[in-house]
Amino acid sequence: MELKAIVFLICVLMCNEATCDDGGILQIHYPNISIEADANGNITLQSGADASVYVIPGINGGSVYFDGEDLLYLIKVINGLPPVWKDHSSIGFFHTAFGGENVNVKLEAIDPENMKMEYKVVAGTMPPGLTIDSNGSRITGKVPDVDALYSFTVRATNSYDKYADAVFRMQIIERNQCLLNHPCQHGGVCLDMMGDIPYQCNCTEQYSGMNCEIRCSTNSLGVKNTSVIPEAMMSAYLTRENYTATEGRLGSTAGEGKGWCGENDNSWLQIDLGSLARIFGVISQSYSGTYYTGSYFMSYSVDGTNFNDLMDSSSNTTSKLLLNGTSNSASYTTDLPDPVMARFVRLHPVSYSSSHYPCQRVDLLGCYDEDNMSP
Ligand SMILES: *[C@@H]1O[C@H](CO)[C@@H](O)[C@H](O)[C@H]1NC(C)=O
Ligand SMILES: *[C@@H]1O[C@H](CO)[C@@H](O)[C@H](O)[C@H]1NC(C)=O
Ligand SMILES: *[C@@H]1O[C@H](CO)[C@@H](O)[C@H](O)[C@H]1NC(C)=O
Ligand SMILES: *[C@@H]1O[C@H](CO)[C@@H](O)[C@H](O)[C@H]1NC(C)=O
Ligand SMILES: *[C@@H]1O[C@H](CO)[C@@H](O)[C@H](O)[C@H]1NC(C)=O
Ligand SMILES: *[C@@H]1O[C@H](CO)[C@@H](O)[C@H](O)[C@H]1NC(C)=O
Ligand SMILES: *[C@@H]1O[C@H](CO)[C@@H](O)[C@H](O)[C@H]1NC(C)=O
Ligand SMILES: CC(=O)N[C@H]1CO[C@H](CO)[C@@H](O)[C@@H]1O
Repeated sequence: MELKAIVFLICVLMCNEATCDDGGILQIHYPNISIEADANGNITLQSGADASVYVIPGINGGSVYFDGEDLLYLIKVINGLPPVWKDHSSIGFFHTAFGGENVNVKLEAIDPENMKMEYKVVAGTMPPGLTIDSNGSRITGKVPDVDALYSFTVRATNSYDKYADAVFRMQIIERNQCLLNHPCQHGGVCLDMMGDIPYQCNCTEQYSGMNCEIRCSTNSLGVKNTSVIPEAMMSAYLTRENYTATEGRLGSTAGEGKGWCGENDNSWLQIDLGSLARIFGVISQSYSGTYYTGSYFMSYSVDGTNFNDLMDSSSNTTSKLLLNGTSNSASYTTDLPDPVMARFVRLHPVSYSSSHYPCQRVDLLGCYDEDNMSP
């Protein structure tokens, strides 16, 4: 049945004051009720005098929708109350932290309907390093070591989009990490810093590390570790057969033998440390009781091109300093009289078994320059 036919039927049934316009406009005016459908699509439902209009869903749990939204839900939203911040004083929430401290501040807005709350910063800035937890109930993180006052507004929003704001102020007090912890060991001079690195130690030449805790004279520069000094950084001149430079690492048992071997006393083993280091000594090991280096001298370079020989400063003659090797497979440490600054080191065998070849395995002792925080 077409709409016009229904309208006509209603008109016939109710036809007291109903007018059924041919222009497609429905107007029913029955005493105390008026239904109007305008040409523009508006529909008006009106009861007369002080009577009421009821919209009643099915008795088995139907709903009434307003623009697609359940009317009962809309009523809840309209009547819903915004969250309330707990312990919220008139000046807002105040927190004091020392530089470098871990902060853990609970966000406590309470929702009258116990709904899940979402927090976000809507004004100002939080101290760098702090965030609102992913599950959103705390401000956590490590504050920078600065003197500063931060002010920001956190909005608590419930799932009906009702919200309440709270102003947070965070006073951060810079700490002199040097006076607080005296972190620099072995005579290192402490410099208090601001920001991510709270202090720096200016270590004496003999020490290195964040707190000058590394004693250079006993610290391996990592020749024995292929992650620190990869194969390409081990090289040699006049190598004997397959006893290659990369086998010249302390403790090496790889390849043909246990160690690098040179052809003669013109041979050398070169180590590229990758960056500048202060070198304090050499640890050596033989290949075997017959394949060893009894003594050697050292040359060193910062650029890999210009090498200086390590000289014997105790004598007036200008001679190279002879360092002792070992014919033993146990490691043997030779300290340099004074540390040298270099990136490239060459070890030149001098004495070895005359019927054999000079072989050895080595590590260098010292500190990488970058380990020392001093500029
Ligand atoms: C009817 O609808 C038009 C737009 O189509 C609107 O401008 C007008 O205000 C509505 N009239 C009433 C009484 O709601
Ligand atoms: C909230 O997140 C933090 C870390 O971001 C976690 O430690 C904590 O257990 C979480 N709490 C809940 C209730 O998921
Ligand atoms: C570190 O100490 C050395 C020697 O005492 C000094 O020359 C240098 O200026 C110091 N560096 C800094 C950053 O204070
Ligand atoms: C080798 O060096 C790497 C990188 O520095 C380090 O992680 C590893 O522990 C070292 N291995 C040994 C045996 O020292
Ligand atoms: C060098 O090593 C290769 C491959 O392992 C081997 O074939 C060759 O015989 C070795 N040469 C000598 C002189 O040991
Ligand atoms: C070095 O020479 C000076 C003067 O020429 C002399 O007094 C000194 O004894 C010499 N030292 C050595 C270790 O030969
Ligand atoms: C090398 O060994 C000899 C003999 O044991 C010793 O006299 C000399 O001082 C040693 N040289 C160095 C630099 O240690
Ligand atoms: C405007 C109109 O029609 N009003 C009527 C509403 O109904 C009462 C009785 O229920 C009548 O008295 C009114 O005249």
